[in-house]
Amino acid sequence: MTAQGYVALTPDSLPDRLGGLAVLRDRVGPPEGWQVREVGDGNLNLVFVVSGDAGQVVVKQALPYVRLVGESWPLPLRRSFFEYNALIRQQARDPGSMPAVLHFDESQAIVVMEYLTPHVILRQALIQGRRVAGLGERLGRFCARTLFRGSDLSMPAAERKADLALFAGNVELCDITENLVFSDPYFAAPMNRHTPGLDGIVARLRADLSLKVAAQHLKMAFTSRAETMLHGDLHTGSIMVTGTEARVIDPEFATYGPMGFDVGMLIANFLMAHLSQPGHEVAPGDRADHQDWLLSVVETIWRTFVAEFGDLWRTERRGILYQATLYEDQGHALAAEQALDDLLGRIWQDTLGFCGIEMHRRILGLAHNADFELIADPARRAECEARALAMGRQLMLGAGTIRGIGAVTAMARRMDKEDHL
Ligand code: SR1
Ligand code: MG
Repeated sequence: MTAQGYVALTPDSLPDRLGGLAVLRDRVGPPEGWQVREVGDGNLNLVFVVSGDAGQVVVKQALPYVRLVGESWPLPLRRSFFEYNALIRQQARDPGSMPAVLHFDESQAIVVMEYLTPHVILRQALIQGRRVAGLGERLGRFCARTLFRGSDLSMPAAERKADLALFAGNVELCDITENLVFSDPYFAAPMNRHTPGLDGIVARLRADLSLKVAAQHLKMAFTSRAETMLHGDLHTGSIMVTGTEARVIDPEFATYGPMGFDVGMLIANFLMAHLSQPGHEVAPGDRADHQDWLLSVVETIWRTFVAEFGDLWRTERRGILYQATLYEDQGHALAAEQALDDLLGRIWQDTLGFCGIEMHRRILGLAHNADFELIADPARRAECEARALAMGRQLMLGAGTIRGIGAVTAMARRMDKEDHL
């Protein structure tokens, strides 16, 4: 128990502790009949599925430490407060794109949510070679709506400043990102690990001074450019899917940051899914169609993001930035379009940089991706990971010269055929 009276739930204690909540009794049925399974497979939290006569819910509870590492790495419970606050804002900004929030208990760091079924984690589906109809459109819209509507392009200034202050309190989770994403991959940090066959390319990357500079420019953008409320950890493990639907989960890393961060991290995870596919082949080339589909999703995410962001720009630009009073109201609608193009160009460059750095940290740092980790043969895994490392470098260093999402998917196709070991 902590000073505040927090106690971690267990499957046995959960019915007694939460059985009095009307929202759970209504959704699940009388607690005497509840069955509880702990299903958390993420890096940080407890996740329970509670089933009863009337239905099911998910109970997510923060642990006072990093689950992946153990009690030696304490982590404040208040990340649950930031997750809850991010979820309710995302729900308002892109309704239906996340599980419905049913209850929040701040002192116990518990969020009770809709149980998504028959959804599975997107990353697992992609590893198995499964497709999701409309995925790129759904995710591109989610990014555009949440990023636009959480910014000074849309929000009343006082509300946005209050949110900026609120999410600035998510210090410890930002600290994880600041170290694990932006710094640790570029030196032999204590918690790093990588596939042994990568030693050569890892040494070359860590000796690449331009890359180190690029990484710190990106870190500075993350820490100082508070453009919008980010999801903060938008990878394929933070998305649940069926064959036709996708929902975004787990925004506990939410903070104000640059718009390209979420989009870049998301695209990186699809590119890693693509580059890891040869490691999941049963027969040579049997993942080729799936690889094509993954790259089509990458293109659709970006194109939908641009289209939706543009629509919002033209119809909902009611914040303090680029006001219509300066443009459309003066008969200068064309200048507003030019400003939109310029802004999207800046977001594009940021996206490429963040995309590249996410590809590095998932192979060189502490938190790896199952896409590569499940490739049993280390030599095969190293070949795939080396391509991702090389591509990450090209994205980070070439962000200013890469024109269009087609150039990124063409690069991924090329990399997939090359040997970077
Ligand atoms: C110690 S936490 C490691 C990673 O898990 C989370 O999902 C974030 O991606 C974080 O960087
Ligand atoms: Mg998570």
